[in-house]
Amino acid sequence: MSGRVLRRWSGFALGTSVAAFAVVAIAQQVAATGSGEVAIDDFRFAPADLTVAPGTRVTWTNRDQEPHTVVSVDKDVVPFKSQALDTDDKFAFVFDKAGTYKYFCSVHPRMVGTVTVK
Ligand SMILES: [Cu+2]
Repeated sequence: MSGRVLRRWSGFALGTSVAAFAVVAIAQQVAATGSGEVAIDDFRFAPADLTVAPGTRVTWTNRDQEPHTVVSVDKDVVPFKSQALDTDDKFAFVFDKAGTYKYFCSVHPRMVGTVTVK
């Protein structure tokens, strides 16, 4: 009896997270007109300053053995915040509007980077 209820709940939770992921993936495919790559390596974002065209999807990949995050400094302008990225984990964000967007790693706040969209 209780096992049946538990199974139903875990099925619901799994279905919800899969659906949420699908919506994000579709939104990024529609919006992105190009791609940019930033590696996280040796406690640095590389390149630390990336310039892309509007509509570009920027993907960060953690090449370190340490967990890192990618968090926007000015959350009122463009809010983005990754989860803790383990080795080889990726985080992507589509930059739609021109501007200069600073970000940092919330685990190691001295790690900073900028995406310039123009
Ligand atoms: Cu970090």
